Amino acid sequence: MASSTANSMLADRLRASVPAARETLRAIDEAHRTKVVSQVTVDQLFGGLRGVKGLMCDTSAVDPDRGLVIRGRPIGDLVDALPEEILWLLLTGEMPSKEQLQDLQAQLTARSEVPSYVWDVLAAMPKDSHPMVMLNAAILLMERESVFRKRYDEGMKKGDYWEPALEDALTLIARLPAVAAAVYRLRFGKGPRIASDPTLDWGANYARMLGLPDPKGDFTRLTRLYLVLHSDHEGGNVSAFTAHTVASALSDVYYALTAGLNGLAGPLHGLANQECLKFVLSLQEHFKGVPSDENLRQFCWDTLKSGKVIPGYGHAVLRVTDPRFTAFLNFGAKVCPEDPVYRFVDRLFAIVPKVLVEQGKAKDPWPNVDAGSGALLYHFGMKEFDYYTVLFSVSRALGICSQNVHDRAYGAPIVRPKSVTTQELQKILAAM
Ligand code: HAX
Repeated sequence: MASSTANSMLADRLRASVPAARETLRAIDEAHRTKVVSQVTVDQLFGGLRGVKGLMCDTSAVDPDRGLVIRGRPIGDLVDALPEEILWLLLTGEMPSKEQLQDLQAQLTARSEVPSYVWDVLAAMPKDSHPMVMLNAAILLMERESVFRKRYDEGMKKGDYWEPALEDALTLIARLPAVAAAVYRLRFGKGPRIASDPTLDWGANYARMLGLPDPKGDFTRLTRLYLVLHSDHEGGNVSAFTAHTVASALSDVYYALTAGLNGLAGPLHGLANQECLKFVLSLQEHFKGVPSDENLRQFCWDTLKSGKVIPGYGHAVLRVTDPRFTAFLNFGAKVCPEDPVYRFVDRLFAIVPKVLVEQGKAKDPWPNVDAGSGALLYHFGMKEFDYYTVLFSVSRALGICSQNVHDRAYGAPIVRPKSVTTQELQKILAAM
């Protein structure tokens, strides 16, 4: 069993702030119970509830014109932070002090050993399993170690839920890099697992265990950046919302995270990063050289005319270039400006938005986070794009687990919106 959070600085910090946050929510509820925050139009009912404000989430917000803001800090200001610092920020609303960061890192290191049954099951899985299936299977297997479930079965009080939720979150996060790296090495025949190095930070350790050549440390820097940029995207995206819904039934975070990551595995969500790289490589393959801008434009039009989307472009909320895309583009400009795949990404940025605007369908013609990340991973030798969503998952676990701790701390109830039948809807509309 992993070490307890009871004496950790993070738990102390949360113990100090949770009562006041609970009181704020209680007071809002008491004073404004019947006020209307959002309404649902028929268009929204048919359109995936786009824009309906029906969820609480304090870890981060996505502003259509500014992009991701984590606890008040735009993501563009956080690109040099460590993922562990972001975890602290997501949970507490502040960046950790040096001492707090070290304490959190020590907590993660102490919990990082992956049980051997995980390795046994991964090794026994069919060789063509998708890496996301392998990752999720490994996470679900470890559910048997949930402290939340154990304490719940023992009858813990509702007010105490968040502490074992934090315990589970830290254990799960601590183990993810080793599990995810093992999935990579096993699934793609990269040789035996690489042992973790307890002297390294969480992101650097993950980069090391993946085992890609990294003579200048640039891949390690990219891994940390990747883990920071994908860490959270407020509460309404498919993975966060799904995880929140599952956890609202008081399923522990192992169940909730895998549920969310199953959504992340979809091509319109996290799998888009592998689709993006496929798209860029198909360009390279198609033109067998350097195409003109007009050639690229035509290729994009052909893609749209064949009924496909242009991966990496568009967003359900954003209406500007995703600042996370900009961060990746800037990283590429520094470390591999001449890389041919990176060059395609850069050139498409100048072409695709114009094509999408001309087509007039996408509400957001700008690149999202997935448009550029794959090209950088490819540059560093991670050419197995089926794996990219696993990296995304390791990062997004920071946000989903943090949201889970908040949900338990603030007493989030079971999610149960009401559905209507077509007949009921017709009746409602006829009466208007
Ligand atoms: N290429 C072609 N058409 C696009 C498009 C794109 N990149 N983005 C949107 N559209 C189309 C939609 O398919 C939709 O067409 P229909 O009316 O025929 O159904 C229309 O434009 C309106 O869509 P929207 O309201 O602008 O966008 P949605 O909120 O419905 O969808 C998506 C948002 C991200 C799913 C969408 O933009 C898309 O499919 N993009 C490509 C896939 C992608 O990059 N996904 C990753 C998103 C980031 C993420 O979540 N990562 O995890």
